[in-house]
Amino acid sequence: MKKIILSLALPVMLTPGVQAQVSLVNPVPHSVQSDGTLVPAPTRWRVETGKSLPGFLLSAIGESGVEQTADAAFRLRVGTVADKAFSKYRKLVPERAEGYYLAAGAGEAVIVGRDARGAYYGLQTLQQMMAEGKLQVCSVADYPDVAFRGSIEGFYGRPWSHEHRLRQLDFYGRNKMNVYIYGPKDDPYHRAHWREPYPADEAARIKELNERAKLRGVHFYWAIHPGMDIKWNDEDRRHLVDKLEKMYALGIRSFAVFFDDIWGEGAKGENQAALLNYVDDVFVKKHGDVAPLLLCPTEYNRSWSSDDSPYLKALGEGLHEGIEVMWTGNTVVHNIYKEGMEWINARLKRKTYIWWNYPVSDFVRDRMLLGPTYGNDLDIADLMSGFVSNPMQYAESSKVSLYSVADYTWNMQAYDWQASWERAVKDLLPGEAAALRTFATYNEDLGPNGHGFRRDEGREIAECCSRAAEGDSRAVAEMSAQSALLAAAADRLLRCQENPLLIEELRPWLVQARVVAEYGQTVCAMKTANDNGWPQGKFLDLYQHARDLKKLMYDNENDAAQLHEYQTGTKLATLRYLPAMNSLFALEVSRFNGTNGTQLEATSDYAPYHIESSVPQLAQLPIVATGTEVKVTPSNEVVKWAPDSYFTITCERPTRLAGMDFNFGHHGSAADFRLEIRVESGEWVPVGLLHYGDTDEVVHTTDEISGKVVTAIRLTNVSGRELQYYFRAFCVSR
Ligand code: 14T
Repeated sequence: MKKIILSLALPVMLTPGVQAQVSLVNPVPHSVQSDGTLVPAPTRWRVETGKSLPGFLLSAIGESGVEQTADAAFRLRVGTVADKAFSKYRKLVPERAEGYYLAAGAGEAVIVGRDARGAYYGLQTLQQMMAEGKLQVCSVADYPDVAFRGSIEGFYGRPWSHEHRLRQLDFYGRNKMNVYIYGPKDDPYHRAHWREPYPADEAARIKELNERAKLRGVHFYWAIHPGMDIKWNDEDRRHLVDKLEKMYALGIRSFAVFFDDIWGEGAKGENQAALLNYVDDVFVKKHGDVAPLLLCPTEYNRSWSSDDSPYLKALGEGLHEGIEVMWTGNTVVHNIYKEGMEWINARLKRKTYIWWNYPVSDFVRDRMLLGPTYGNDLDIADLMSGFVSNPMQYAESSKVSLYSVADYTWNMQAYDWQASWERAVKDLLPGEAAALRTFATYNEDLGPNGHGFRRDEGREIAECCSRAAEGDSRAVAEMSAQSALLAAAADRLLRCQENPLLIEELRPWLVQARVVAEYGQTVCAMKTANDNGWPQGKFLDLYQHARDLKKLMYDNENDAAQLHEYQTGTKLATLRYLPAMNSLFALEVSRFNGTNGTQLEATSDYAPYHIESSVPQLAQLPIVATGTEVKVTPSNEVVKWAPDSYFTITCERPTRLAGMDFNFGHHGSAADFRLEIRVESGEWVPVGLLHYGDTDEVVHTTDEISGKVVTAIRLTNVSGRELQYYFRAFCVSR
């Protein structure tokens, strides 16, 4: 039999029509040898295991879905290099932690791990290859490029549910990710009330998560975030260790301490390093079975640091060897580049542990991020100690990216983001993969945002969009068909039963997709009406319908009430599709106006409020108008107001005010600002500001605002100094 060595950067060559079973495997293995022969996958097997195998591996074999019987014709052997019975395979097993060798063929498969997790991963590969009832005769030698791979539940917003977390851990095991860091910003026992122990029921759930993680070969890290109010004294050191001890008692053996998004006392590098070293001494080393500590620093990205940052120096020089430090790259939300890795590693004097802020969407809450996972350098595996992704508050939907994060971190050089994404979509929803794929191509970009992180949404229809925008007939016909496909995909997904948790997350965007698609189809029909000289009334019907759909779209984009908690609305298709359809709308309306002497408004947009600000962090914040309120989406971070900086909301149409208030998280902030309203004459009129009572953080206006008709509202920092305040709420009622 001729053997083909399949270097995995190359396409797998097989007879056309034959399903390549190894191509089902995620992450892409490092080395596969096969001639492509397929044999039926066993439905029963007799299992022989080495003596070294821990319980989680035995139970994984038990749960594989293949019946174990002593008389089965197929023999499965699983062991590690530590087992004598497997010693003849030792040379074939990569000399890398978590590596494995797998040979499979008619009648037999053997899996030998460098360690237990390696053997577990060999089993995952075998199971994935058997997923379609066939097994490819092959041998695989495989290992991870990055030692720690997985996710950090580290977003602001509604934490994942217990059920979602359990499903995530199963998913990580299948995709060979070995880390889950528990650090949801809005779990009070993680951050706001870090000193307090979990109530019994919540503690029990965390314990169960840790148990499940162990079954899936996942290191469950529990993170604590004490920096908002920590005092650098013995009492708080004790509080911290006491809390960690409580978590230890639940079975947790991996811990992280986070100091992100804080300022003031908590942000001192020397103190943080001293605290971590203390915990290392009195807790980690004392127990002896606890993983090295993981720290998320306050300067966690390059844009918040400097070449000679004393803070990073304090950590680099002060932290015990072995303590890991997290890093988000050149900015908070950024792809990871080699030069940046070298920069930070030199300062921290260790290989940095990457916290990648994608697909997290807590700063663009109206977005669902389902696009391909791309942009990180492919030659940096050796420069990092770990790589975890901060996902969306939508756990199932985040699996599109997490699948590819698993792929990227396992075998970086071979990583093909497009191919990985195609497999991810199929893996998530096999029965409706085509519909999910179509829908996902409209849910990729983040839109304008304070972090400037964008995705190339709609690349497959890019050319068609630009031609359609100029009225090209063929392109418009194609856009009409694409719109119909988007509507069809949304409808299929809305009635899909395959993964109800996923569809529940996607539902608001699916509903919006139907409106978007119908708008596109209607605009394309306006061209048909003009081209064919249809009666005026028919064009006018389409015109009005397009405008009505825009209004509906606007309501979906902005009506938080009908959506999930913590969510401001739903946007999609904004990078290419909608701009193209909007231009086509304008074009066809002008054409119609030209031939009919009408004066129809050529813009279909409906966005009556806008922000203008000299504070970069505020300039990009989404603004949401619902029935009687206009709200600015809160910012999670501390906003820096330079002296004299301003924040203005302009109103496209004069708006009658009922009142307004805002909350910058600080009693006394009223005195630092001047509020003005612009009345219809164009004159700016000052409005008084005050707090109610001695502790009130909310800033209220004195009553002269109610009933005033305004075209803009402006807030200016008149304190004469830089202000650092939260931006918790900003609400205008009308
Ligand atoms: F610790 C970090 F590495 C980190 O990224 N912290 C937060 C994280 O919890 C959040 O999910 C992420 C994306 O919003 O960004 C960090 O928090 C920020 C940082 C900002 F600059 C939130 C808003 C910001 F404007």
